[in-house]
Amino acid sequence: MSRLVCVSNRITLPRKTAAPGGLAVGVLAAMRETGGLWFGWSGDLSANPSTQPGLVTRERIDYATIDLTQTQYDRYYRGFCNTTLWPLFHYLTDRFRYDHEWHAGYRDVNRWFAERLVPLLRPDDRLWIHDYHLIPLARELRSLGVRQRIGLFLHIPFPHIEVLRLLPPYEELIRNLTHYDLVGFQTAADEKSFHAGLGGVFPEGAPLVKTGSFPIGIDVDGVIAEASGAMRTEPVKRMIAGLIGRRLMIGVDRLDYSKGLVERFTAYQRFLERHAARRGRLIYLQIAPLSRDDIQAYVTIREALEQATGRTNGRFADTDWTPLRYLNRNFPHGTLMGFMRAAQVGIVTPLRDGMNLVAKEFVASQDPADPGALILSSLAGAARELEGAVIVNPYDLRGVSQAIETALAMPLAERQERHTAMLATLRGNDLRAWYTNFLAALG
Ligand code: GDG
Repeated sequence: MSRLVCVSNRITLPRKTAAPGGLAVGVLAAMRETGGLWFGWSGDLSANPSTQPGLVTRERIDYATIDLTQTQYDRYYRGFCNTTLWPLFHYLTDRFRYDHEWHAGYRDVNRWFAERLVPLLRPDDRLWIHDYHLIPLARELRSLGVRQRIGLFLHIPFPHIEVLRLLPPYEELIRNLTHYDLVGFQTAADEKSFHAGLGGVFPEGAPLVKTGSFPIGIDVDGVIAEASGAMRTEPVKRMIAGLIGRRLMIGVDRLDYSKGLVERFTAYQRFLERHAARRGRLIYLQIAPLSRDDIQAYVTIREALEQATGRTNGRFADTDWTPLRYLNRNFPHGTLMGFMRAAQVGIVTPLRDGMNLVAKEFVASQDPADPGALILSSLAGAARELEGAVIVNPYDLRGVSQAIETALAMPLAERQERHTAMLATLRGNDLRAWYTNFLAALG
């Protein structure tokens, strides 16, 4: 069988504490099964980066990492990737900024990746590129003579053409995608948006680009084992003891404005205003590990959340009850799954999300005999699969507040019925199906 080569912006080397994020889990699962080469940025900056990638091999996976310069990082990563493409692709156009130099930096780093990757390639490799950071990579590789099959999977949404048109070089971005043998999306809606974009850029007939939707899933049995195993561990036992019999609502999100946390905190405050009988009886635990905290928009959102937490607790807390527990700490994955299992409500309300694995993990982590209820944003890719969730529009604060009440009041039989259906869906399309289907389509 041909060797699998995965390329992603950032690589987490084994045994380094993993930064939270859904992409790394998916790539690692695929590579553990097939072995192969994983190429990407080390996460380190260097004044004079070597042209030779650093090489480490663990469990059949060769990790090849390169450093970036501070200027590349500023223009490519902080600028074009995370201040231009990230908000635009999530339809958050008020946060979208564009700078010509950022775009030049984006092209430059993709060229930089290609030049360093080419010497490592073998004739029978298959290349799987991940996410919005590396959209131009296939074109760069082709220009250096690479003829192997190359696929791209976009982990985030693909915006409608009228939104994409806010990006000055949008035509170039679409053209870059035509250099792939396969472009994979999270949902059929994203795939459709791409074809609309293609039609817009090539009105006289678009080149044939093979596409597919490959909704990413989770390792269901892995999460079940993690969640039940964690119930016997100290951190989970301590958290449960701290509830003193109160019910628990949990949210777990990277601290990112796309996750809708400010809106969620406001909706929770509304809930406490309207449902006086629930006061003192429910604790909302929000875990939000910091991410991209050297970008201004992320500093601002963090401040807004700290203020909202203070307002809610200042207004509603009692001497023996804190309504909102807000933590920026990063926990081991298993501990998080244990926290989820201990919760009666999971709340996942992104303003837009490619998929959202936390929603899927919440479902799998539950005790089937007494499962919690999931509140899920209609604007997350996961909502197209998890029909047994209480679906909300994250901008509708009253609706979210009502959904919290609906979830808390849901009878056992209904929770079980919804949980069984959702778990079956998760098993029918798990993490393995995601990479197997993508690689089969790539050929
Ligand atoms: C992108 C897309 C798409 C969270 N906190 C900690 C931690 N996590 C884990 C969660 C989950 C993962 O990180 C987050 O995945 P999501 O899918 O929810 O969100 P993004 O990071 O935005 O991922 C998303 C995904 O890519 C995959 O394609 O679903 O739409 O935006 O697994 O449990 N893990 C650890 N400590 C934490 O504190 N260890």
